[in-house]
Amino acid sequence: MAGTAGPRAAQLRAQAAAHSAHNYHPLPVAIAEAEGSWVTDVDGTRYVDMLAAYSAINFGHRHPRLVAAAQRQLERVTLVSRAFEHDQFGPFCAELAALADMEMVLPMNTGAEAVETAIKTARKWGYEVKGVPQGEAVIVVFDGNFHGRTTTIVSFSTDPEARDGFGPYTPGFRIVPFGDLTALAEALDENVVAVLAEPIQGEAGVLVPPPGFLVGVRELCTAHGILFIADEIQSGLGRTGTTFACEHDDVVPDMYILGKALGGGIVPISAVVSSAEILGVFQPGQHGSTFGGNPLACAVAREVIAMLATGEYQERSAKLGTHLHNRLCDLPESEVREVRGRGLWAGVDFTRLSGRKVCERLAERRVLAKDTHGSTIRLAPPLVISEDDLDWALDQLAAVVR
Ligand code: IF1
Repeated sequence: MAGTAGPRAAQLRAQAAAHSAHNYHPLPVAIAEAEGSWVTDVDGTRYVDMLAAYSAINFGHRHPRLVAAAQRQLERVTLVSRAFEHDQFGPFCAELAALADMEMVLPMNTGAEAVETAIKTARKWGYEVKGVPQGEAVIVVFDGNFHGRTTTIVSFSTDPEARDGFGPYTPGFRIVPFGDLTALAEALDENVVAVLAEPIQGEAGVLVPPPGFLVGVRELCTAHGILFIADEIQSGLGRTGTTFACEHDDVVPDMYILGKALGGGIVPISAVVSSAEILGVFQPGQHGSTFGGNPLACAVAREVIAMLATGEYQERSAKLGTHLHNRLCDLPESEVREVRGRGLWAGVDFTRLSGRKVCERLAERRVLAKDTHGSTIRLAPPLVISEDDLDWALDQLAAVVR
């Protein structure tokens, strides 16, 4: 079997099995260290990381600039709560707003918290600005969506594994087929306050919508005076070859939801980024979070924003992404049904092998990846991966598939 075998790994596995809830079934690879695109397990075996913590490690493990930013801030102040101001907060908000060409930011910690914040923002905006009757707001979402795991978010999931058994469910959501503009138009009535979409659906298997879909969503939202909310928690911050995935379609949403790589893989930070008119609906005391916008997270995120400002990581993702997709398309058609994605992000459907089996065999060859559903794996290496390491990882995939 793949992965970390020694006595130390067995002890770690037993501890986790006895003392942690079994809400994951991890591959048996017990990681002890990591740098750049590589991780090292407790036996000293090195693996290339083709998952990058679901795109939270865009800049590679422990990027020196990000570690330095964290260390500098650790020597100064790490948490004050939002009861007071601090010297990283204003600059973080201004710099993130500038990166997104928006006006205002509401920082949180996890992606799900930012999605919940976006939902609350859209509802409050709907009642106070659009004039929807209190309690009647509807948000349209798409089947195959993944936006997090809170009870409200799973209320509008179409994945039984994520949703079943967690009722009663939050009302006020309408689900339409992903990519279907006709169905979307039919779903828009006067109580709809927002459309929430991943520009590319991650968990669903890196599903790129049909050409024109995002433009159509934008046009319908503009025509109906409703908010287009883009969940770019996974697709954003360089992953698809641009700063935001929406850019591929020249679409600007009313609101971005960001997370994962915003914290550089060091500290959780997420955010809703939008206009003053929209985020201006919040008055003091109406929303918050103990750790939201803390000095340590803001300091690291400011370095992430500075790294993205040059465009070099986006260009790398685009250039190496083309190479990634070309090589994936060269895999035998008898074994690979479809390859999808953009930039350094791909979903690969296999005809015969399960995604889990492919990942187990990849781990035996010292490549880490993760299956999504059934016969699909997703590949999302750090954007800093060298072409040689990418090729070596893809050589292992070709060998597994042969
Ligand atoms: C798990 C999936 C990926 C996300 C989008 C919000 C969130 C996520 C587009 C919530 C989080 C993570 C969660 C993690 C696995 C991973 C995942 F498989 F769950 F769906 F990437 F595809 N919007 N995605 O992708 O952000 O609260 O987790 O910070 O739950 O196992 P979070």
